[in-house]
Amino acid sequence: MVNFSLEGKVALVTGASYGIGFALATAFSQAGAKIVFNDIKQELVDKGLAAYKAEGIEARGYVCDVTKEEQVKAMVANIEKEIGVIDILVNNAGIIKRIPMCDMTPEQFRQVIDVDLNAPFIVSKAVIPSMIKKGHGKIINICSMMSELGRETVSAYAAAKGGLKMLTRNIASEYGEFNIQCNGIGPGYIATPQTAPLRERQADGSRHPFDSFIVSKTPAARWGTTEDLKGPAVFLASEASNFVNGHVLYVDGGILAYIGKQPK
Ligand code: NAP
Ligand code: GCO
Repeated sequence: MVNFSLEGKVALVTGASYGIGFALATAFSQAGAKIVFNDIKQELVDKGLAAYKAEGIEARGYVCDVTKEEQVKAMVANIEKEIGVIDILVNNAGIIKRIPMCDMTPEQFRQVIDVDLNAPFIVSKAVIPSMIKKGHGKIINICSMMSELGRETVSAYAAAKGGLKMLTRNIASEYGEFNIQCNGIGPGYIATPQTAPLRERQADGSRHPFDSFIVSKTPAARWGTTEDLKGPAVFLASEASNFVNGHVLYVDGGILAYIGKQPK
């Protein structure tokens, strides 16, 4: 019997008060996991706790900026003391700044790299020692279409997500012998607050040009939803994927396979 269950596992999903992280955490809970999440502000953690409760999930929330190693180490220590060793880590927290590269300041570039690449390194480094002691662990890094493709105005984000793909492969290479599997999920274009600016209706009520562009680039001819990501995430978090390591699973409706629909 293939084991997709997460019964008895402790899952930490970073930046999971809402959006993709929240959806993945609810899926993990439905598969039996205990849910722990963090966000950068107490009011967002409180909002997240209420949202989980509304789904019937008794989650635990911590205020933690994932770019700050001391905060991350303290959070992981508290989780291990109060709940248990983290079996599943999803490095989900992320930001994007859509600015033409030559208009971007080094500080703005660094901020994106800090959250989207340095933080997965920091949080993974904090949880791996206990995973080694426990004899197993799952790390899932939330990559992106921009782990493979570039586009205007997202240079820092693409650099970070491309690096995150290689960090995923390196963690898989370095810690696979300890029964730790590290994989990525590469969502396509998903309807969340992060992509809301790309879907805003125009003044005349028409669709945002980028919205129409993405629909034409996606064989599924639609934006993804967070629901589309739940099954792939449970698979990568479960024992069913114990021989999958260093892989980025693209959940993109076929964007990466498709040249795009010819404009009418
Ligand atoms: P989102 O709606 O913007 O949520 C991002 C979450 O990360 C928020 O809860 C945010 O908290 C948190 N966060 C940001 N910086 C943080 C920090 N320093 N410490 C702790 N938490 C922090 O984004 P999303 O659309 O759900 O995306 C989640 C992940 O999927 C990101 O890594 C994103 O790059 C990736 N992704 C998204 C898409 C998409 O189409 N939406 C596609 C591919 C990949 P605050 O609200 O406090 O900032
Ligand atoms: C953008 C979007 C994308 C998505 C996602 C695609 O501005 O192009 O925000 O970057 O967030 O990463 O996979």
